[in-house]
Amino acid sequence: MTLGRFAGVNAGYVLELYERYRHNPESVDPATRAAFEKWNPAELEGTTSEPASAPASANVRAVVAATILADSIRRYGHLAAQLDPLGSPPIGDPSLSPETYEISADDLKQLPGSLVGGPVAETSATAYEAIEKLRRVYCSSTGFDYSHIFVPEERDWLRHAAESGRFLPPLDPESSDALLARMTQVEVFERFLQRTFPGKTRFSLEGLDMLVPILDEIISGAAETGARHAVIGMAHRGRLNVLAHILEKPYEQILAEFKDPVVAERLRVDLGWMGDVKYHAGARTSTPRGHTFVTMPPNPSHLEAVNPVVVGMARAAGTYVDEGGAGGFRSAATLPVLIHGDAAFPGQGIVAETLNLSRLDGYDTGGTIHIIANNQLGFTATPDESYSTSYASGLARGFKIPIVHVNADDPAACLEAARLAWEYRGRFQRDFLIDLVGYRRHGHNEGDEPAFTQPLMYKKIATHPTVREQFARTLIAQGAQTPQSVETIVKTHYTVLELALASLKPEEDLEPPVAEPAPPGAASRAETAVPLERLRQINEGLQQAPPAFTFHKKLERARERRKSVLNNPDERTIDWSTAEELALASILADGVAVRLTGEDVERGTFSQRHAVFHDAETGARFVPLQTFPQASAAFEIHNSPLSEAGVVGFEFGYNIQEPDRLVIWEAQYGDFINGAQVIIDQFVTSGRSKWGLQPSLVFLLPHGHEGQGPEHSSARPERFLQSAADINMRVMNCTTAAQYFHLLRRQAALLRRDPLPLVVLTPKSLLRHPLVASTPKELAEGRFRSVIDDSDARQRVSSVRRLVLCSGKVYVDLVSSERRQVSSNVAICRVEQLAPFPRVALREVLDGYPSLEEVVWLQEEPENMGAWDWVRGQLVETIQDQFSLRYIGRVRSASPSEGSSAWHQINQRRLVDEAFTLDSGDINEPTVLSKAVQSLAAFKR
Ligand SMILES: Cc1ncc(C[n+]2csc(CCOP(=O)(O)OP(=O)(O)O)c2C)c(N)n1
Repeated sequence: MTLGRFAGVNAGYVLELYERYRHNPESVDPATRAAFEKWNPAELEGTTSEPASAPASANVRAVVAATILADSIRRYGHLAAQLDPLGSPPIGDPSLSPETYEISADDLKQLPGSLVGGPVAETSATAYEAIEKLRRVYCSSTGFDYSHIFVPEERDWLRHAAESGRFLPPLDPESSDALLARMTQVEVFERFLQRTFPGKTRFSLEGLDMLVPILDEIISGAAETGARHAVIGMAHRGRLNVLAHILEKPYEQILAEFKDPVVAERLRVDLGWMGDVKYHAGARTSTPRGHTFVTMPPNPSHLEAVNPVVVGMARAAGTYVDEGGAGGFRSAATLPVLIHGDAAFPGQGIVAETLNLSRLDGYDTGGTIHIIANNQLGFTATPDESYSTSYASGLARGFKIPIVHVNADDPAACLEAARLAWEYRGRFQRDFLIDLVGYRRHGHNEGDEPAFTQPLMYKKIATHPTVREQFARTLIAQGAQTPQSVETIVKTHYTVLELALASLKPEEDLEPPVAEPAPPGAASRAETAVPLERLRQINEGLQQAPPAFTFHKKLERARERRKSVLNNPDERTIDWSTAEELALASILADGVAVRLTGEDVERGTFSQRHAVFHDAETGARFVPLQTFPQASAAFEIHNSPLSEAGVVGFEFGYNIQEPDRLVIWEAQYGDFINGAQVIIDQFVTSGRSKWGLQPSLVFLLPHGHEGQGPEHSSARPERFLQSAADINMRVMNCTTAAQYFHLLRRQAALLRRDPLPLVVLTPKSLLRHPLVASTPKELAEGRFRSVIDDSDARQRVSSVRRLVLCSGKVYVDLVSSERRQVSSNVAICRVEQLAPFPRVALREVLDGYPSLEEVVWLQEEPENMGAWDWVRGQLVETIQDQFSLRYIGRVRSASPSEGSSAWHQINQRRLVDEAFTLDSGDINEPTVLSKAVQSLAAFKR
């Protein structure tokens, strides 16, 4: 044989080794050196055009083969690791076998251990011994999967950590006893619930029991390294066990939830607080472990949706904002841990979105520890049906996350993986993943029959001893325990649970998480005006650029104009973006930190914001909201990655963790919010009712029909309004810069007193429109108005027969119409706040028109979209039978708007014409023009 056997990758390796030797013979070990002294590299097939001249020395072959074998074990050893506790054989790989390289055990015994390198070499006389040790490290019950890590320092560290075994737990008598006790507690908890509440859903952890000791190890590690907060996110599987034993949720509470007593006054169904099932509840430890508090946010059934929420919480917990500037983040202060399902991790896109946040400036948490609770099934689906990657964890490879696959029946290996995870995270501030491979003792839930679909697997499971039983047997064999002592531990844990059950008073022990309602009127009383003098000082501060900063020419002109924007209190100089900047600056000056994110928010989708300037010569950044002297809290602004679900989930988490900060997310166009629909439905709009959370996240959603087609017209307000209930959010569609100013300031003022998510439909073309602009005086006086009456019509109230109610941009279309001037019998009132519906304010407006006959709701959205479905019911109750009620707007449609700009104009014009035409039909009767549009559409079909 020639060394041609090692062509390709292996040849490269040999040549590299040879080059090293040529350069400095001392740089390779003596055996390799001796071999190379006699070797001709031209023997490598394909590496030279010269024919192979001399046969290779057997010694060289063996050296190279041994080196490659060791390298293969390090890279691919995980393929031969026994990961499945149920005994299915690993797939293996030919590269792990010496025969592949045509060397024998004897050959290896002739070579020195040093050839293999690493810690195993230090204690091995021969290469054979060292390779056997490598096999024990890489091919036993742990699969170290880190060859995809590109940073050499990290790879070397991981390699050394694995091969030195320095993170293997000592498992001395004391720690073994403690571990056995913990495993018993975990197992008995599930068995007790099964016995006491047979068939009741609890999504038992059994088969992955080591999850709890793994979390113990990770949290102690975090505590040791000074973390103040550990935030754990997980779905249903094993959640009750983790709540009980990691979050220290009292057994009484959990048992009371199983009893499920009806305590109506506690649930406050009258206020819309409906609660949630027990395996979605969150918790927080009341006392810290060391300095570390552990939190688990509640989560919905939607698997993995909690991922970005947890990461956002961890980011917020580690972010300090107490002074002006950009704030800062301390990764050691906080630790996110995410527990995933083996089917959900590869299947749900939000996992990839969250992983993608991990190394981005505004989102980095200093590393998340991921654990896949891998029971080898997803409901009834097998791995073959669930993922296209080799392992459930495959996605993590692309993000260069080290992966450790570990057999859940090997306690020491599990604890080693946990220790490796937190040590690596602490050292490199990067994500780490443990693929904990176990099984599921019962069906998907406890009422489910798994043998219908997995008969063979469940035959094995039926006779498979639990990890506690196996560990106890080992300890008994070692003489460290006796069967009686093991039984006593079991009994002790049963007794604790039995006592808790015996003394249970379910009605009292049940503590549904409800948020107290805000004091009435908190929102309407909030003071939001800022004296003109203060605004001028702040504005001046915002104009102070760093010395010698070169602005882009166009921006420089705009900045010049900004300097005088507050000079004349009565001039309409404040456009939307100026109002926004002054609102944010005044909020920061009041000591409330602000975080603003979204796609391209630094500049603004419509080039309107310019919160970050880039020096035209040097590219240096200048962020006025971070440098103005009056700021007493930090301003964070980040262009987000191109994600909706992931980033909205993240901001939601950030917001609930640090509710005193104003957190704002802006959509590129409002439409894209539907990419985050799961987060909106499952967390934002229902989180208070289900879990007593009090989010106050702000959504800026560009909205309005401007002829751009179905995809850039609507932020789908109907979706928010459909889930609007008295206590869950505010939805706004305001029409002036001053209204926006007061709205943002009011939100900041209400963060403590009356927090609610705020949805603002924001303008696009109107950002710079003179009719939207406000005067400085309007910022310096007054407050947000939920309804704005028609000030022109106040002079002619008795001639008004029709009141047109509208919201947002269409108002500008109406008042810009030439018919407005000649329609004295029509008044136009803006409903700036859609939810909660401002009935009282509207009633006052209605009462101001003595000759009123008809109320019209006018919108530019199709009839089945926009606010109509929501306001119709509200209006019917507000106006009773006093006036007739009519709808003007686009006809029902499957998409939000027409694709043609010309059709848009026709439809828009029709709306405006109809608003001023008093004699057309009844509420449900399509108007002449809309009928024409419909018949044209039918004709086209
Ligand atoms: C987004 C979403 N789709 C579907 C479901 C229904 N569902 C609940 S559990 C489950 C299987 C999950 O399997 P896996 O991720 O392996 O976790 P396991 O239940 O095995 O612990 C499915 C499909 C869900 N809860 N969420």
